Amino acid sequence: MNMPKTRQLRLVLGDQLTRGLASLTDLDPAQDVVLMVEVAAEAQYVPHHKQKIAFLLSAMRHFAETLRAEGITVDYVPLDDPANSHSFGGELARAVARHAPSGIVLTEPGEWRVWQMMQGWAEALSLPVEIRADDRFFCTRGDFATLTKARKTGRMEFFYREMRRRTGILMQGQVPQGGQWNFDADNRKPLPRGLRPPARVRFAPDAITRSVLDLVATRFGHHFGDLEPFGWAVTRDAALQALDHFIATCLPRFGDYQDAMKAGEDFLFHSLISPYLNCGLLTAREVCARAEAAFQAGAVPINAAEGFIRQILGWREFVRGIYWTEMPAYAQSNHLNAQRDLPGFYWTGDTPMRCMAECIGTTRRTAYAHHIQRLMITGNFALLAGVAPAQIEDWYLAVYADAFEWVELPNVHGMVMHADGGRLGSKPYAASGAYINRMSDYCTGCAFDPKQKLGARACPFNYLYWNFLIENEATLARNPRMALPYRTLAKMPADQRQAIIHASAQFLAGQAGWSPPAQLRLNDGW
Ligand code: FAD
Ligand code: DLZ
Ligand code: SF4
Repeated sequence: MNMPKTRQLRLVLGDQLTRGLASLTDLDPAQDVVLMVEVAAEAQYVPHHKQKIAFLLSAMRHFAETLRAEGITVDYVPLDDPANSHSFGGELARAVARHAPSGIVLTEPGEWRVWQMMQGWAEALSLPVEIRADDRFFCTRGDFATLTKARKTGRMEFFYREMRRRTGILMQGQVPQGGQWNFDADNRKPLPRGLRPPARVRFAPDAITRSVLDLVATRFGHHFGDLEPFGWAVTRDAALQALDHFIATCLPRFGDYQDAMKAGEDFLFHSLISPYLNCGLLTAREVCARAEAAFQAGAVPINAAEGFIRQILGWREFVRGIYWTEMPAYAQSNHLNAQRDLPGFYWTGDTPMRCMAECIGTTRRTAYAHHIQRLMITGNFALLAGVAPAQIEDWYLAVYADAFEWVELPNVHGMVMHADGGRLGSKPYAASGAYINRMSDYCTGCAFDPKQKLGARACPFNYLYWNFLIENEATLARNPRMALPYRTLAKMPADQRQAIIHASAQFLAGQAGWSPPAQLRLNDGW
């Protein structure tokens, strides 16, 4: 005789919107209940961009509908439910009281703080809680730990090669397609004049999204960023459309212009799929498979296919592995002892530095900025200015639609701020105005001149760059990859060094309530 099965509660979080999720694959629609909860705690642990909240809540509501259409029972707690306790733990406890399940089945969460919460649930609820590995990644947490023991995760490049071998992606047997592993050197062209990137597919809000937009406007109107126009995909079908459009129209040029920046062009040839990947509407496997198929069909060159796949199979998996092997200590380190406050203009965009104003403006309007804007403009400035890592991390976690700590933290703490002492990258990505001038058109029309090193019109990135090297000489001068700039610094006359220190101190002191004309006068005569 078959024993009657007992009911299980399957909690699905906002970044787990994948039908093939580990905790949904063996679900029994006749017995089990899927629980999804909208809770204010998740919207407020940093002041998330309004579009990010709307995107996730609308995607959650649409996902619940697709499960219901399959005949699955979904217990969905909306944000405006008067009985909502507004925390994961509180809502789980209320749902246990409603459904009296025999156990709870979960997939491991993306963030350490939620993982910590989950550790207490079995005891608090007196129920078995099964937490399954998140197999939507190519490399599970366990796999990465094993690779770390085998010394294959010291640098992204070696980890990436191992992942290429394991998956067979862009491989001919043991040999990489195109004859080399990495076409990074072919990913650095500035955008030529006259080349206009294609318009992107955006999706008009349906009735579900409209009601979420109203809710977000009412509850989180004071958060950072513009709520509308809102054009993100909130269903798997729409996310697949966006992916197909990217592969057909942008991927062929993605490789060439991956590092380019242009004022007024928010998206260039980037995919804009990170929010969909991170919340589960798309999977990393299918995205890489489509990019590889486009290459095999001769529709995209190898530098584009490899450059794109490297970001997902390489960087995305690598940073997640670092996060889970190094947390919680990872977030606490401050290798360069950076202590300054984040300037207020990060939240307002009100600065005469045109590159910063452009990138922050894009971020406000779209909840998006592409990688080089995040790394070499807003990130580079925070590094050079010596902003306290926790402050700049909170900013990045709040302002992007794709921001979840497992991917944000290693990128900001490690790649940008070098606060991890080099676990993620062997040297800081510090750059002066010359780099920004070469890779973008931001400097045209800026109040500052990227060619001037000191004086009223000098680009702040120039003196801040040298000031950064001076401030961190004891820590960075022995790094072989920093040898070249430190040799130049060693030859710098003492009065020039002093002028750089002075200019930087004046500039940074003026940031909280900065008025550009006063600042320009202050710098006169240097
Ligand atoms: P594309 O340029 O089209 O790249 C394709 C995909 O590759 C992305 O969708 C993303 O999934 C992946 N990818 C690319 N670079 C990285 C990377 N460095 N780390 C991990 N995945 C990568 N990405 C996030 O998803 N969430 C974040 O919170 C986040 N914060 C960042 C903060 C800083 C300071 C920096 C420098 C990078 C950050 N990134 C983050 C990585 C990267 O900037 C974004 O993934 C990318 O800009 C998303 O846009 P896209 O989908 O158009 O990417
Ligand atoms: C980011 C976010 C927001 C704004 N709101 C919710 C929510 O109401 N309910 C939910 O399940 N998830 C939300 N999320 C995503 C979670 O923060 C995310 O699932 C955890 O950080 C674990 O990675
Ligand atoms: Fe940015 Fe300096 Fe160029 Fe102005 S001159 S846009 S501050 S790099």
